Amino acid sequence: ATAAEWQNRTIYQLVTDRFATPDGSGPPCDTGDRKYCGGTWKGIISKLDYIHDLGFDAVWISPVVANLEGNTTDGQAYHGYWTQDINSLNSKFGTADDLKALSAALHNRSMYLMVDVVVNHMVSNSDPPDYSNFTPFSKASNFHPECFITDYTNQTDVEQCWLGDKDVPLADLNTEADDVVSSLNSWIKSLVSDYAIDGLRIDTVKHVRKDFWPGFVSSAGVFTIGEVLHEEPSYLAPYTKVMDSLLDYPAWFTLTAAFRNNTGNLTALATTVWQSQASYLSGELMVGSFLENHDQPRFQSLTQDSSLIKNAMTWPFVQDGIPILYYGQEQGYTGGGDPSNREALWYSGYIEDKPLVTHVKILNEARRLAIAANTSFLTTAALLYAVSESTLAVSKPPLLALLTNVGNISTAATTWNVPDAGYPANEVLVDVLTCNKVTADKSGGVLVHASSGEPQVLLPTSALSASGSICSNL
Ligand code: ABC
Ligand code: CA
Repeated sequence: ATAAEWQNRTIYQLVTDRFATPDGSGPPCDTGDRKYCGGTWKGIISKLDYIHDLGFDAVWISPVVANLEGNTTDGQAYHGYWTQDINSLNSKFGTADDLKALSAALHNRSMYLMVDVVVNHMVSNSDPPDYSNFTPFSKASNFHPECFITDYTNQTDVEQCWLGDKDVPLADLNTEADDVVSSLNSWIKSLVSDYAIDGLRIDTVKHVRKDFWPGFVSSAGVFTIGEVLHEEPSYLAPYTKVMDSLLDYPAWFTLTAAFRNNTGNLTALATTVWQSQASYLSGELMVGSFLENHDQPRFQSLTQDSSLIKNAMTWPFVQDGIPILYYGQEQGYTGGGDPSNREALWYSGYIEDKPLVTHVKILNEARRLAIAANTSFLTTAALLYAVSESTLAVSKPPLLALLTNVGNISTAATTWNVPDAGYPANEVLVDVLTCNKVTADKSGGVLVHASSGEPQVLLPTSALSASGSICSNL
């Protein structure tokens, strides 16, 4: 599928080994062990209704190719990022038929499959690596000479030295060599077509020269979203020209800092967005927006304040880009950094009758209604108003989101004053999170006072009537 076909979707990110087992069993899974726990592609198929019920229409799964086997000082390759053979699948997750069946089961529900892919490195548990273990890159000359990245400000080192360490070196492919480039390009073309993949999440993008990417992306022929782990929009900006989309890491840094406690700074989040809107090829419209992923501490390990959590979770769904939710957030998982943030979802029982599950369902529905109500929703940049350290209003007509980080212990009044909200005079709006009504003033502006610390997501009642689901008894 193309970038345009992905733009109106929302993505559920999962780690295959940790999402679901094929027989519905719940084997023990201690994240600290860093071992395979038993999740498979068949397991994912068995829980597609759960993901669909949450309102997602795309699933990003962890890498699928054959990985380093056995143990290392960093555990096993359950996450899938330790490639040894790009031409085979990881048998721990199932067979080729299982992966095809997952793709087909998604397509039957009109959902998309996104697969995570790694081209920067192959991984070994010895130093120097035994290159003959790698397929098809079985010679030392297929790799950059060994040197571990120590200086992240030196872009040549970032691109040509190695991630990992001497215990588990991430041998850095020589992506300057024509034969390596053409092998990777023909591999990705086959992978996408063999498994009817709709989109790719590309790993370690900043570790490969920028001008490698256009050829790879065009060989893939589907939507691509890249990981450039960096805080600065100015660092990401050039990468927005070489692939469809990037994970919105700069906004993730300011988003988590803004909402982790009531002294965070929402102005800093707004500033990141303004910088990104000004410098990315399509502004913020094509970023993948997220609050959690498998590399970072879960948000609920930073705070247990239910209002802060709901505000932060709202952000990815009400801004310009494509919303991404990392599995387990909806179940209130609280794991810290890698490996604690890769909990088995079977411990949750996949319960749908929970506050954050409901929150996610409403946010997905609200976004869908806003897209349906305004044909320009996806192509019009959000306007940020009422910006202070503790309040922020995100206007993407017909949707207006009111966010705050005062938290649920606050008794302080919060005010959002949005005279330029742009609604028709006296338009009746509803906060879809509570079904409370708010009326726009005679110039279409919105002034809201609250004291609870909760976020509000406003839509005109006219945008709701078609839905029959959220706040339909109004
Ligand atoms: C393993 C163990 C861990 C152990 C670690 C050292 O080794 O499991 O317990 O702590 C995979 C696995 C990991 C595994 C690694 C290495 O492989 O998932 O469990 O960790 O063996 C991607 C994936 C990630 C994956 C890989 C490798 C890459 O999302 O899951 O990891 O295929 C770098 C890369 C980034 C990569 C990330 C893990 O490492 O750039 O692509 N993610 C700075 C650097 C970043 C760097 C980051 C590492 O440190 O700039 O480039 O990311 O933590 C901000 C700065 C940032 C700074 C951050 C930390 O602070 O602005 O620049 O990032 O203020
Ligand atoms: Ca590299």
